[in-house]
Amino acid sequence: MTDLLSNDTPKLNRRRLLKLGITSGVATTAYGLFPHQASDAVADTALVTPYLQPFLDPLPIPLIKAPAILAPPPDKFPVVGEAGRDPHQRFEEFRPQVFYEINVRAARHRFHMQLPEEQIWGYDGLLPGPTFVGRVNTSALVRFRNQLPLDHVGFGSPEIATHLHSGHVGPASDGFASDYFSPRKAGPTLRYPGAFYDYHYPNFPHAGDMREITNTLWYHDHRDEFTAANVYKGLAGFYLLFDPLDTGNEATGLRLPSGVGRYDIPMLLQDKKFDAGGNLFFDQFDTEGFLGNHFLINGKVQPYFRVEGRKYRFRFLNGSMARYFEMYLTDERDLNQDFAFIASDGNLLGRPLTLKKILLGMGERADIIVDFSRYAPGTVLYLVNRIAQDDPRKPREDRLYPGIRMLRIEVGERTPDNSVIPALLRPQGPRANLVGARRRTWKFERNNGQWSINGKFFDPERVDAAVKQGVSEIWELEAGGGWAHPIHIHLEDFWVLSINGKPAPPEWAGRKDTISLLPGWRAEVLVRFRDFTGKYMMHCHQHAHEDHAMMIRFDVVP
Ligand SMILES: [Cu+2]
Repeated sequence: MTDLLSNDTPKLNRRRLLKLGITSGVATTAYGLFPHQASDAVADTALVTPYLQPFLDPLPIPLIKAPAILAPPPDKFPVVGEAGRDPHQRFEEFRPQVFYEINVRAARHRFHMQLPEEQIWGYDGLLPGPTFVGRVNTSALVRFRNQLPLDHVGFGSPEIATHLHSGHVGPASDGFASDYFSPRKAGPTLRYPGAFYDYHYPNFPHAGDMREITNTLWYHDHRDEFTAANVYKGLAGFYLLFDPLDTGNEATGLRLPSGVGRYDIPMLLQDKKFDAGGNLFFDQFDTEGFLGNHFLINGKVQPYFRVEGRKYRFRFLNGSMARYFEMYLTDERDLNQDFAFIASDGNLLGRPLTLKKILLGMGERADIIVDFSRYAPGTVLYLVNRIAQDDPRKPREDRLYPGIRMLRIEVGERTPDNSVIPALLRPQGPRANLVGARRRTWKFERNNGQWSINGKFFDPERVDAAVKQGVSEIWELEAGGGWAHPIHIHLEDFWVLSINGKPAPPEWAGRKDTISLLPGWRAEVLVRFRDFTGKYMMHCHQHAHEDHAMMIRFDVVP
């Protein structure tokens, strides 16, 4: 693991480059051309990577979701027209104060100006979906109205379940994989007929402790067996929370760079595969997952972004199916620049770390602050992915040079800046008492071409662990076989106690909700589920693994 987190030296030599076919003229100018594709091209001309000129499109900034008045008004129990669901837990206590309605629908989208328009599925028809901006201790309710085409052609399922990743919510609002609902009222064969489903997001800190707040969350589809397809098709967006420290205002609290979409920029990092005709490719029958041949931020291949000469907060989210990212900030000579790392999986650390790179497995987030006032106006910088990966199995240990320039940043004139990079961020809550904690072991393995946990495949009706509410447990997570598995635990964040018997690296010292295990790794994490009871999931966040069927159900019991 130390290799993966500390290797700072690009090692890709010329022989390797030749072997991968990326020394050709086209390839060296097309950072989007990933080595994997060059060899694919020989085998399958239908999958030749289309050349796309980088940095033509501006970085898309997701819209901010506006509140709405809902009719009929939502309730603890399903209302008229709503899909069947369990009642919302603690609804009276956390009565919703703000309401939203999202239309989940098909739409046209262009991934790059040289690509044809494509049909996507998006929250409000957008990719990424609109950004929710909420406040801690202000309870929200989101009505997801399913307007997807029932008789669609191509990949994906129009039956959806929405998961708020890192959400601290009751089981009826967690997007449990089999609690999906169809686009419109249909026959009795559909398990949850109905046109919409109300999700209750109380937005309170874990156990009411203001040290246990998550600020960068995301929402995405979690439909049993179709999560990979539906997220790939566009169903993902950001959900941000502010609080008395991370206030969203540069004049108050920690004074972090603020203004969502202005100086506080969510960045959905993904790869996608396009065929020679520039059409989006997806293989519904691929249980291993696959890598894309182009790299996108917020739904555009290699965009550019003009910044002012001041501080910005970037919120990275790895929303890919199988692609790891290790993000660097570089200048035009490919020299790595410093940035401040402030939050892991949306949780502010005790104090910022100065880093030159940050590793992100699927589902993981990293919030960083970059001070562009350090650069002369006119300077060009890049966000670069340097991790080498040519197989959905796992990233390689070497690094690409110069790597994949995913975003070109053009630094403008200096502008007033009230924000700071504070010396201290959020006081860290006490870890649970380890003495007497119950241990469970979870082994993630390949099994007959599918994916299992402790030798079993996901069954929504089978309870794999009954966890007592409020009691600490140590979960040992083990990645067997030759595959990497980023493991995500729902409902509450965890502390990483150890990786392969050693302490967690400083980047992982705070609370997390996803941990990226490389082949053979064993991690111990401390979990405790305090605020709700009922059914939740733990799973691999490699979506193809999760769909086939590397997922467990755990029930929190009183
Ligand atoms: Cu996996």
